[in-house]
Amino acid sequence: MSRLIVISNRVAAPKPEGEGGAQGGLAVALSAALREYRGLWFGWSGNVTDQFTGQINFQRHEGVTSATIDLEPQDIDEYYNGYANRTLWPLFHYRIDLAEYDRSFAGGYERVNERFAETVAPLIEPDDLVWIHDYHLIPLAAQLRERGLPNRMGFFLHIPFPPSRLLVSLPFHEGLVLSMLAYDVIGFQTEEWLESFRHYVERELGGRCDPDGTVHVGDRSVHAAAYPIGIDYQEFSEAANSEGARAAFDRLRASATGRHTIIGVDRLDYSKGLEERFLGYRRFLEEHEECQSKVFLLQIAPPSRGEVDTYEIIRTDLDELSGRINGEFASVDWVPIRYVNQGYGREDLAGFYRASEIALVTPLRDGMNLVAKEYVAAQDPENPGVLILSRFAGAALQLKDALLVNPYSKEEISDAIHRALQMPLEERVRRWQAMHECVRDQDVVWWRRSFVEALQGNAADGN
Ligand code: ADQ
Repeated sequence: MSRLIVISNRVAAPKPEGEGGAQGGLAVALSAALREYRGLWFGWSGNVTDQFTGQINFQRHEGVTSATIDLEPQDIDEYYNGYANRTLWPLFHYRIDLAEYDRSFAGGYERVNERFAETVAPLIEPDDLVWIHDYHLIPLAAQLRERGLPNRMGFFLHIPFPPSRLLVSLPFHEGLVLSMLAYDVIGFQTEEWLESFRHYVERELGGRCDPDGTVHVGDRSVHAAAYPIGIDYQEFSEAANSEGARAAFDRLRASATGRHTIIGVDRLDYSKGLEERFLGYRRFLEEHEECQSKVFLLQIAPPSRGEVDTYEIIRTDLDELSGRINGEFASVDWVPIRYVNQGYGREDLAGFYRASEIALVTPLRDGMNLVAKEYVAAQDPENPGVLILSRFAGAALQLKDALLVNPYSKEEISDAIHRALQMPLEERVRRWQAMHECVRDQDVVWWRRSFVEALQGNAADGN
């Protein structure tokens, strides 16, 4: 059996419970795949060294071998904080207003991809399957091919793929997309992002897309399909039934003192639509005075990517906005928004989700969004809560029984909260059952099996 080589920007190091959470679902799923297929997980260690040496640090943990390298400060500035997070991340989330095009960023991105290729290539054996993840490493397969690697290589994009009309604003966009043709399989979260890719290939590269998912450009053929990622349903259900989850549930319910909890859990990122969510909730409080003091919004949002200025700005804006709304509406015994800037472990989160009657998951644009699926998985089947979900999250294509909203519209958010509060038990159960079936059956194990099968040459896609 071929080995599997997983390559991603960061390699998930196992974290002890309580320290910002255990491994995420993706890490668990990929680790399981790596145990099944042997192989290794390669990426950046997260450490910085004065000068790049290419020295590899091997570690073995619970049957999974990881191989990591350190990067130098210029790499972090130009590749990670630069091209990946200031150019591609905003552009791929349709925010060309925030995308920065700096030649040094593009140069750093190429350089680090070359460094990855140079260091990982000697570790790859001829019949290994290579699975590369996300926007940090789009040109990596092309770099590996230049070094003569004949292996089957696959790429999975965790974030949206932008429409051609936006993508063409990226200098040298053609080069970036052409480099994707070095893969054998390209996976997107949804049909919508797949469609954008196919449109770009036909329109900008003069390529051809077959109905079976094969994309042809010149003499290259690639299988491109949608493989919607899921949560680790089994692991999450176990977390939801744990003592820790029960304690978190009791703690939140006790502090709610009979009020309804609306929960939001997000990384602090502009793509998550937090400001718009707060404003939608504010509109709800204004329009439904009778509901004031009967609900509160618990927003959990630990900071991310502190080095990029935009994140500093969001943090300041949200602090100010939540303070303003609380100042405007709070009474001696009620605060409308509890805004918590810290991460929680899976058990705590599961307990909080279950104790919340409503979840507000309203990203402006999101590849998939696993919080929506976790909320569904954590509910009490006899008395489930209501998921309010942005129609611009990849998850909306699967979770059609959520209350779907336009996250830019304060009115739609306000109406959805009101409707959720009034929703009869029978309707809540019906909607939840349909979503639960999807979250349970199309979980992360199903996702990685579908992808790895395609990578092995069986072109089954995720749908
Ligand atoms: P993210 O943008 O990070 O992922 P998401 O899918 O919501 O977004 O996953 C976040 C994960 O982090 C969830 O498992 C969630 O529980 C956890 N998390 C978030 N806030 C937390 C907090 N305060 N405390 C503890 N845990 C927290 C990217 C893409 C998504 C895509 C995923 C997977 O942007 O669209 O779904 O990759 O492909």
